Amino acid sequence: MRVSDEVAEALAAGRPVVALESTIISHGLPQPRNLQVALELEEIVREAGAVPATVAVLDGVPRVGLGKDGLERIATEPGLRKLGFRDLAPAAALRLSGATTVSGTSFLAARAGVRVFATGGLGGVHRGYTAVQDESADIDTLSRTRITVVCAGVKSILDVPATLQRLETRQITVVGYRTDEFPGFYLHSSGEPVDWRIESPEEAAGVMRAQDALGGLDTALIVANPVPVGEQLDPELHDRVLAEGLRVAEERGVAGQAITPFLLEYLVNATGGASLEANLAAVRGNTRLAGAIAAAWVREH
Ligand code: PSU
Ligand code: MN
Repeated sequence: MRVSDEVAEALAAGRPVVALESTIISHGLPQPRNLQVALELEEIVREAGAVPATVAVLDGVPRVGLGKDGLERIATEPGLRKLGFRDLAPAAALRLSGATTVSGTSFLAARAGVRVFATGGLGGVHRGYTAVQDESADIDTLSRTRITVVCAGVKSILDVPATLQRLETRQITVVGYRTDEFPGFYLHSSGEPVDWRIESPEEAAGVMRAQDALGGLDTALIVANPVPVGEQLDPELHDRVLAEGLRVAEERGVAGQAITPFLLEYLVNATGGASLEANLAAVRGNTRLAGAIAAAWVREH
């Protein structure tokens, strides 16, 4: 694993660092907007006073902290793989490049000593689980990785109640950020309740400290931060277009790793780009909050 000089120096000096994933750049957002977004997210982290550490695998080397060249490769290289934790070893052995999912990113970031991570929406239990048993590896990795993930809940293309149930079973702590309702990714609310609520980055850092003090299982903390109501996707449009997308995916037999990118892209096209704006608003807000939490964490622990 190669940690960039800037990230290594920040970690050694006890300065705040925020990990960012790369699958959202390579597989979750359309080109050429994805490169702008990758650069913008790093800038948001810097504005919050923290150092960005985008994670990916380049030519078989897991990287924590990409330079501009690395970000460009992630955003533009054709045929880039999508790498969860289990894919890291073969990618390394075969010297392949790939973008890391929440699963792959969490693992590498935590190994490097980065405690806070921002993304859009987590993976989880897919609709139709009883037929295909598709549950994202994100959940398994977060159940055994001490990292704080700031996200707008789980992707709304999923079975959200089932995913919340799995998060409970796998002992993954979930707190709502200034909300009692679990966020709905493109939507402000999923309509599901969330058991715990925090009001500030300092409270998030307090939960992290308590996790460490308790010891035991190395589980994650999910800070669920809703997209503002004014920036969400119109809920009616969302429901209609998602139902369509799920139908098309089934007709075409899209499954496995391909289903999430397929549905996200379907929504972007079918909403005339409105879902992309909501997705970006969510990711930006999460990145800003992650920067503040990382800063509170280094101040207080
Ligand atoms: N959040 C987004 N867009 C994305 C993802 C998250 O706003 O594309 C990615 C993350 O990398 C997450 C992955 O880990 O989707 C989940 O994929 P799967 O359902 O195949 O596990
Ligand atoms: Mn899957």
